[in-house]
Amino acid sequence: MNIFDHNIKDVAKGNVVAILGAQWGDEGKGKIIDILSKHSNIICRFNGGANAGHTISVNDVKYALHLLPCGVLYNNIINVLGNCMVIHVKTLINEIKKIDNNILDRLYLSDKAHILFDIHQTIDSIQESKKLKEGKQIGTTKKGIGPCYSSKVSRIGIRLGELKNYENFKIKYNELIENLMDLYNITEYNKEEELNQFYNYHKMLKDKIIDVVSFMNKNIDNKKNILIEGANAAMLDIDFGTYPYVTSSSTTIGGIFSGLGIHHKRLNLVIGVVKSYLTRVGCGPFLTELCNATGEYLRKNGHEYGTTTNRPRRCGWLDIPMLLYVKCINCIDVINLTKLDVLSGLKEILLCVSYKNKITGQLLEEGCYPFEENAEETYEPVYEKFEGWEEDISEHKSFNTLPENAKKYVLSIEKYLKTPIAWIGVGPNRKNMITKN
Ligand code: 2SA
Ligand code: GDP
Ligand code: MG
Repeated sequence: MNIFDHNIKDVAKGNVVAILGAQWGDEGKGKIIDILSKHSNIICRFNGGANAGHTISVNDVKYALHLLPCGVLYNNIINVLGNCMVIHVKTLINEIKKIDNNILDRLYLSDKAHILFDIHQTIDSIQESKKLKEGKQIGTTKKGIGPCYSSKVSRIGIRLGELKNYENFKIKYNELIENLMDLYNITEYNKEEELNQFYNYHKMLKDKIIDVVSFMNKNIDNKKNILIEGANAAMLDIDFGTYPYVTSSSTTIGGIFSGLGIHHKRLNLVIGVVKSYLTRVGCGPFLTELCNATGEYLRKNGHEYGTTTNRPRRCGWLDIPMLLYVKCINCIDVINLTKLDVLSGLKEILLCVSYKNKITGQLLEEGCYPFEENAEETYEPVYEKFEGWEEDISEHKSFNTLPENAKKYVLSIEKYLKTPIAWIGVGPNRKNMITKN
């Protein structure tokens, strides 16, 4: 599909479109998802849980979404939570209540998604404290994501489908909690209170829990406009990311197929979301990190603080080798470059175009990324320098009117990635998006 032959409305029409983060998350996926949602019939999450944080600004009102897909802000869209998700039901209900109770009428949950209980959050905190003492902290959101996926792969987890029959659910719940309390030496846990809450959730959700595989495939057959929303991002993928400093789900393209039960031929377009610089929240390697005034400038100007935990995000220069690696995995057709406005006011902008082995002087092969432990001791970024621009660009509506230096920077990214940049974010609001062609 050549998206330059279409306007945004047509991008959605009869298509299955995926939007995936190409870095370490917080690229600004929420905004493009929100813009495209307007023309979609169904919007789906396939991975992760309430660790994700999408911020959408509408007329300067900020909405932070953690479990609900970004389509919920439009009242005619069906929202789906897929089966590779881990769902903390209380968080979901609270999020619904905060925005609009009627969302429940337009929400479906996979019977195969796993339930994330409070005990998973407790275990997350226990594990992080233990790792901190050993100097091996991951810097998780402590939302229980890893422990819930552990229950799933250990085959002791409880799926949402079980909640349809409350009596059976109770038996499985007691088994799981006792098992986990024993494993992690947890001596106190209020099972009764949680079980009572789940009785209410059972009544509220039993008709909303469905077979998402047949739902999705029927709707694709019927040419509905479907938007698939990735949570977190490629470099946090359990397999392809900077392991062990990753989340516990498949955040890349394969996660879509296992998380919604559709196959790859169903997918028409993959939009990769790329921030104009790079951020990471939590621990782990970051070879282009700026631990100086420029990093502070990016954090302040870009409001780089966690949407879920409010933690300051680490900031650095854009990393082309990372994006080429991610492009290979995700088959990115087109890019939404975000937060270009945040770079305004910098005298000089650096772009990491390659990695050089400090010992041999050799450049890393294109498509590869330096994943080895302590990679920063072996590899150094090779930078290309760009002159910055002073002007505030947030009100610009066209690529052509942007400052020449901003255009040069964008065109270079496009050239290195050999992938078209279709949209450029120049501010947090829905309206601050340039369509480039
Ligand atoms: P977890 O909680 O087990 O998934 O954490 C494992 C790693 O994944 C990172 N992670 C994230 N990175 C960026 N953004 C995320 N969402 C929130 C946001 C984060 C926040 O939108 O700002 O508020 O802090 C997110 N979720 C997980 C995490 O930092 C660990 O490195
Ligand atoms: P996500 O997890 O990828 O959805 O991103 P987050 O919501 O965690 O973080 C992105 C933040 O950047 C949000 O506060 C957005 O409102 C904001 N944002 C998105 N696009 C732009 C942009 O082009 N410019 C600016 N200045 N802010 C943006
Ligand atoms: Mg986020």
